[in-house]
Amino acid sequence: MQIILANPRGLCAGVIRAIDIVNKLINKYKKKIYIKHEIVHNKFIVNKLKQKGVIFVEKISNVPQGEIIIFSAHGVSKKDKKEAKIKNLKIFDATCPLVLKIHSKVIQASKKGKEVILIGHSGHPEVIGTMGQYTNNNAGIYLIQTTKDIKKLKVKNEQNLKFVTQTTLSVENTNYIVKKLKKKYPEIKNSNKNDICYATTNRQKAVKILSKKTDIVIVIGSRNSSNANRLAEIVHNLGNNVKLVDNEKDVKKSWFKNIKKIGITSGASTPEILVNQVIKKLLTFGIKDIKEIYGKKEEISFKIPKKIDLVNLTI
Ligand code: 0CG
Ligand code: SF4
Repeated sequence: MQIILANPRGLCAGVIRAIDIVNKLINKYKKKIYIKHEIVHNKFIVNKLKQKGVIFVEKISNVPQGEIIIFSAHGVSKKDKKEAKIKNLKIFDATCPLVLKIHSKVIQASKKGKEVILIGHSGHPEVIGTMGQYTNNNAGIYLIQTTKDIKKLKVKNEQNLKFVTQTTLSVENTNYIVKKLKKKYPEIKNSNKNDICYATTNRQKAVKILSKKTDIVIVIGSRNSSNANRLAEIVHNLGNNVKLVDNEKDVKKSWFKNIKKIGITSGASTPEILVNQVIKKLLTFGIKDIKEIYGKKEEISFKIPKKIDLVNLTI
């Protein structure tokens, strides 16, 4: 048996930045820190931060007056920002800059009275945050998840429409939805094809190559991670065996009967230590050979605001 690793895989620039912000604040304030939602969708990271005393909340109302709050990498709605300000919380924003870019597109559209169609998954925090940037009651923002939703969709003015997407969707599926959307609304505008981020795109390309060279693919990532789920979905749709695991404890020897090549990849919120632990376990099954497929080199990194305690919030 041989292990083949996908490349790129694992942590993206937005996740690294978010975790850095949290750790810097823990070291600086040495007091209780609240985070709105899991900072990123990874059990290992969230548990590590819990051990350091971080408290994760789903509602701003659960944060006591005047305490420190960090917004997760997925972003929050204007309503949450406002509530945090009113409560006099000390606010830090770990929203990925690529998500913030989408927020500003929605804010601009809202100001101009343009209707917005958001392609994304209902209930995902990024979708809630992006929808929550739109404040124009005379126009509107609409969430669509599938091409079926396009059929049902009714807008007020077909000539003044814009679409945006969640950052961690399937590239292939989203392009298909966009195609159908443009068919119904030929006037719809967007500066680019979609808003799927570089990390999602690169990991999806890499897992496709990996899947074709292997008999099973292990995707390391948490159940609630959209981008990790998309990687598993791609492998499944290619007709290959796939397992989504949080860590090496989830890996079962019985999966590898008659298997020659095991592929490994990991989501944008999965630290490399978890990949190493899975490899370590696989080695105990008698695997001797490990190789890595080299893919697109990623050189993107996002700076942390220098004055980390001066996050300007425009509401
Ligand atoms: O992939 P999603 O958007 O669910 O988020 P995750 O935290 O897993 O990874 C990137 C970010 C933010
Ligand atoms: Fe940013 Fe993409 Fe990473 Fe999300 S997955 S944090 S959008 S770089």
